[in-house]
Amino acid sequence: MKRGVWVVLLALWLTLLAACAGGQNVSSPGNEYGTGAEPVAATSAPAAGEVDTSRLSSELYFYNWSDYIDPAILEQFEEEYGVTVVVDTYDSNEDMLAKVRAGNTGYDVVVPSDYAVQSMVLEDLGLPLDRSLLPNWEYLDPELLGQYFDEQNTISVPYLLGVTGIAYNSEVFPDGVSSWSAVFDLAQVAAYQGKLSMLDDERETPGAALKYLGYSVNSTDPEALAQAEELLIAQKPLLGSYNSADVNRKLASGEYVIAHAWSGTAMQARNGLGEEFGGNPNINFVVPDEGGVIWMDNLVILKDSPNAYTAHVFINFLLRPEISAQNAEYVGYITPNTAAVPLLSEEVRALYDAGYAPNDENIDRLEWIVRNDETSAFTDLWTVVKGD
Ligand code: SPD
Repeated sequence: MKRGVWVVLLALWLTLLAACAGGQNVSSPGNEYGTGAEPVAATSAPAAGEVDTSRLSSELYFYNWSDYIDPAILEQFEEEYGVTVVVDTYDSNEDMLAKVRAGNTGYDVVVPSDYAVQSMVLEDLGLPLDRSLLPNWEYLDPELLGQYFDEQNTISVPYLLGVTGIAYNSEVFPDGVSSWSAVFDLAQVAAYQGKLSMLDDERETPGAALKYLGYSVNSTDPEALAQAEELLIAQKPLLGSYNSADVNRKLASGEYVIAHAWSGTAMQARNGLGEEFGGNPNINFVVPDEGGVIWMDNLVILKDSPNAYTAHVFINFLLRPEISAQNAEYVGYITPNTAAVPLLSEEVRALYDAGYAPNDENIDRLEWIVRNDETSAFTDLWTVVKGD
């Protein structure tokens, strides 16, 4: 995404221009519902935007990242539509993709990040969206649509955005943290050995090592990858663990004092997560000087979704501004819904300004992860590091 685009977006967030994005006026790709057991054929449909409750399933299967939706939203959906949303969770794109590639998951909706959407497009794993069933599409920030991984948004709907950096406990780091050296310089790390975690993620974690070494997170130069692999293997004995699942809880409890983390995980550690656990106000988050990652997670209906109509209704529900705001407030990530932004609390907006979102201070050192024919090298690297 171009810098100018982010500055515009940032201005939108910071000044809270409440104007909703104009309607997208995008035509439906048609009712191509693959092998889904609930085809959405052209029928005497209710008026645009109305839900045909006779076509709703009783359950919907949502395969999502952990701690990535406010459970009250699922209750509200069930109250309103009589549909129980059954949630299974995963903690990496690769785990989700492996399951989906195997087929017959029974899942309806999954939440791939940018580069994983790209894989799903190439491998024809997603169902083309029927925009006529998504009238709330109009609330999505147009600047976030049409990204490199799905240029027409044929299968993907922006869900939440975030950045990746370092979360730390300011009681242990009173002078703050500004460099990846806090997790990769072994002389420094020795002081908090076992209280440090890195994401359990084959792109994010080699990416952090590459950034520390001065490379792009997407570098597949063999020499750069060899250095990153060596660094990660040297760091491994000092880690508490590789962890993408409950960094929030372990930072809040003090079990970790520093962690490679997604911005919302860090905000959850700081603010707590609903009734799940209380927060620790000493937790801070930074995009290190050497740079970090910006990413966007997306809702995708699987090609073999058994409940494709209901999946559209669920996604349209999540696109309601008040629901999107409630969700962003709960999980601590960034809503792509322009009409939701003014509904966020002062506290969350202040944390965005402080670096839990792209801002003027960090924007120039954020990089998107991409996939290409060479990036399978990260799978090989990660297999070596994890198996070492
Ligand atoms: N606990 C939910 C975290 C979601 C993170 N998804 C982003 C992955 C970026 N590579």
